[in-house]
Amino acid sequence: MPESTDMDLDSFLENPEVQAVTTSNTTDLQARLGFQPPVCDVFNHPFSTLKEELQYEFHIHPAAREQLPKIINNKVQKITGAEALDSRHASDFTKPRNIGIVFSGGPAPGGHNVIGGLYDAMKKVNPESRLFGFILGPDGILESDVVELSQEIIDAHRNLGGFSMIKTGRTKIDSQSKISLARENCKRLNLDALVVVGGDDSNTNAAFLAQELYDDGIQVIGVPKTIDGDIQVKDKHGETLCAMSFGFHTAARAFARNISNLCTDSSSDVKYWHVCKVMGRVASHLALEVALQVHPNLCMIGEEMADYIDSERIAKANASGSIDYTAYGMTLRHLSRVICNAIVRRAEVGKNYGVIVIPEGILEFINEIQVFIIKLNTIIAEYNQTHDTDFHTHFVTLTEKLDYLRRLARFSREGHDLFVWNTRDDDLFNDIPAFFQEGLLTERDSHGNFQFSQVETEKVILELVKDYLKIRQEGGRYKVGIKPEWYEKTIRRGGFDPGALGPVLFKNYNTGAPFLLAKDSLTSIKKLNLELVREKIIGKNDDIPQLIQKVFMETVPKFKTQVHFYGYDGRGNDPTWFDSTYTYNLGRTVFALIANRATGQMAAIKNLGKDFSEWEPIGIPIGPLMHLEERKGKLALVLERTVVDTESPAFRVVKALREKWLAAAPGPDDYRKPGPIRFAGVSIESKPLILTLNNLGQTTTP
Ligand code: FBP
Repeated sequence: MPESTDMDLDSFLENPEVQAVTTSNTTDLQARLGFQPPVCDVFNHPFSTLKEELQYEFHIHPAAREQLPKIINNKVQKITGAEALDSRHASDFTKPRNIGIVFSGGPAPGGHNVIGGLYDAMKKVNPESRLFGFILGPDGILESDVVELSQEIIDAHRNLGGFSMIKTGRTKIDSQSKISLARENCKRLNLDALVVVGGDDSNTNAAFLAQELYDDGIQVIGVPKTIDGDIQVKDKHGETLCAMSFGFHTAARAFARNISNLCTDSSSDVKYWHVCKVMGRVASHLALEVALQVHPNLCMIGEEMADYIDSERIAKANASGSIDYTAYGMTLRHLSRVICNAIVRRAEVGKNYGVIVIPEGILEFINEIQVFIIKLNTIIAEYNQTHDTDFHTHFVTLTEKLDYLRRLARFSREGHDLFVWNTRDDDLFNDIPAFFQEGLLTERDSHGNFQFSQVETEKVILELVKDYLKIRQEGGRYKVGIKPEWYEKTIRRGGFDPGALGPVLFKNYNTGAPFLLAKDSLTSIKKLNLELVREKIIGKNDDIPQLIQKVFMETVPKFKTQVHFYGYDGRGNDPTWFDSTYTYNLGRTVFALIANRATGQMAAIKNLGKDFSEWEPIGIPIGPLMHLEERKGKLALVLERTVVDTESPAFRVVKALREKWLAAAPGPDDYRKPGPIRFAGVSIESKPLILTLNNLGQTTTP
């Protein structure tokens, strides 16, 4: 065999077999690019029309009525297929159009297929129509950075994750000057319609643009995107119109796949607790779906914590004739106790390992933190509005920021102003660790939102968990249970009588318990020594025999953790069959809405929880979905996000199975393997389990 140094690298690299190994154009990629998602039946017709569905009604906020008068009376529109249209309608439907599209906010798998679906529909109706992609999000609209999307560009991105085709950004078109610029640039491109693919803030943008560009005849259509899954729409009677934003299924499947591998690893080397933070800036839908897919030992759901009521505290307060407001909602300390209890209970049955899932936005559901976030949002926004420099440029170090807060607290104490930050806030804030203070003071995003992904939430929680476990360990209330057979075998090897030594070491010896628990008093080797001397097992000056020491050490828990963050990886993942098909049909829906002159509508597919044959493309009016919310310290009209409904069938299933998944009992864990992500073939994993359960909950409840 020739030495590798003799190899002619250039000709080796040109070898077709080597090229097959090194090419980025893999067969898997080609299969993905070539996948043609099925279309809903209505799109098998040459034309479509819109039918107003008046049975769906909304509670409309007066501010939305006032600020969005031109689109607020829009109705839900059902898309129906048509073989022919009257000649006026047909010529309008088929006229050549210029359509602009923009991605806005974080990437979500399937975005490229929205473009693909729109492009295919548009070109089929009129090959003269042109599609323009704005580069890097709304900045592309403001800076007129635009590219005409060709068949070639689109074909190179079909069924692929991320938003790499035209990139994305988080700029908001939220001032009159930006709207004027957007109008000018859309007009310069001679756009008939603008499509905004985004989350709550971006669809809010879409609604305002629809209102503002109405008289210019430029239609604006939104598309519900976000892996967080918090764009869901129900009408006022609880009828689900949009069960899930796109990208959610793929991201959840990607996280779940990795976390299920951790479950396998964790139960193999049995020494780590894996703490997995999963994205979801506010709502815990992703954590809930991951829990259903994986069955982790513990999964915290923020929305449940917000609903928590501490009845013991309430009873205590009642007895003393007072009201304890801290009894409503969970505190950080309480959260750490819930986690500790789970850890301690598993340790007692010999399982000193496990997997915990926490949602990225969990802190927003904790009373004291939520108050800090709101107050600091206001302080930062007010500072930025009233000064030439922004808060984070002016106060660079944590010490500078804390000094500023202290000054505000002093002002408020001196009665200068009724200010949002008082001495009590300042004292409480100074009690939390510096890295967390820094996290709470991080720069807000362009919408003024707190950026949860920048804060090491899991670290905050773990510090508290570690502190509390230490207290429990010192009090003898955190022990690893050991199997009686192992104990007896080991101790006999040392020449001791297990029956005589058992009651000295264990509090439940000879009770038939499947795991032996060391006595609470045995919290250290020193205490073990004293006990053995007292029970005359060893003499005062003897060392503890090695095998007794070995047994004892087995009962002492070591809390070792590995921390993981799942988020960006899921956003870049190639879409599942569900997301590929959902988004391709969303693209087709967008075109049907545009070709039928809709504006201020969000494209959606009804019945996502049901079989594909029942999917129904619709347009949902965005205006009626808006409400007032705090943004940059002020109330602003924005699209309402949907958080986890703790009454939903999916949540109730998780709650009911929680104890089983904790598996704090002898026997194996109940981990579930969701398997690899596919874009073909039908299985129970073919759509979000949340949707399947909620759908079953609706159809099976009498
Ligand atoms: P969108 O709401 O824009 O879809 O973004 C969601 C998200 O993925 C969150 O889950 C996460 O907190 C955030 O984006 C991270 O943002 P960034 O990409 O700016 O770090």
